[in-house]
Amino acid sequence: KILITGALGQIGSELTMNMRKIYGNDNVIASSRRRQENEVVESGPFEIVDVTNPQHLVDAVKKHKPDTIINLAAILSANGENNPSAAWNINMNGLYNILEVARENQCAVCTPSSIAVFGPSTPKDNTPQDTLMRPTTMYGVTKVAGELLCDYYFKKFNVDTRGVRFPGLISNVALPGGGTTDYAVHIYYEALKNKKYTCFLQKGTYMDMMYMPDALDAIINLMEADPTKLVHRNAFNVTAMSFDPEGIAAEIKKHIPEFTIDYNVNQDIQNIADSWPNSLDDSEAREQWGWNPKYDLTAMTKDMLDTLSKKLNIQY
Ligand code: VAH
Repeated sequence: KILITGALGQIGSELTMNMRKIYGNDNVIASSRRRQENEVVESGPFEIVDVTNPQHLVDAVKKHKPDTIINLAAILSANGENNPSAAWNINMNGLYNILEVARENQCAVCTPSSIAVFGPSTPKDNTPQDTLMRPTTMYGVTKVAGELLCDYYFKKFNVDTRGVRFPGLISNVALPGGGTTDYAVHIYYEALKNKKYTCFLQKGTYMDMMYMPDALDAIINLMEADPTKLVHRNAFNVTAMSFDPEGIAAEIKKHIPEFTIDYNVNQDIQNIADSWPNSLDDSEAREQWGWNPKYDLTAMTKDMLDTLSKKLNIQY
């Protein structure tokens, strides 16, 4: 059985439904700080869990006895700069509570990390698995500390902790929650609705990105990987593509020729993006557990526009 926290967020919404198809509805318990009326809540077990409340976690684990906890409850980079204490509280105290309940109940734990662990002093191109990590955002600080805490619980208490450093994630189900890479989701919605998009990052801002179906595969394949093959634990570089706003705009134009992009840079968010790598080296994940993404920018753009045009009922 699998307990997913933050199950109503950008990753959680799709991961819960995907895992219920694979492992069975009753074996995937979704949880979130508050209930919403949607398919995640209605298609299987749901619990109200605020990860900063240890009792919520103890109650949910005692009731459902999961063997794995996937912790997706987090405040992302841009929101985290507006509320650093909330980011520390949810990302760190929440993770600590998850690891403690996992230690006491023999649960494996997967908490996604992020390319946000890297900072201005990290090599920017083909960023290695093992390298300097001095992030300049509170979100990045919580992700580096989170990786170290998860490795500590693995080494000290033998808790089976595993994680991936996600790049920007693009999805067509739930919107992203306040991240630096969110532009790469909003641009598709705006392209269909208005045939134009005003980007808050400047052209030439390259960041690693990944389509959500590949992100879900990464979590599932890592958690099912043979532990004897894992040299690293928290967390693996994974990526599928790297592009800048001009690159994704050009791909959209192949489908919507009249689409235009213009720029109104948000310097605070630009500063975050500028502190992150341009491209990652994910060869360790490929070697140790067979990471192999399926979607590149061309395939993602076609699937995003096809799916969103049906969802929004807008022809293109
Ligand atoms: C963010 N989408 O922008 C998240 C992610 C690498 C980006 O961590 O904060």
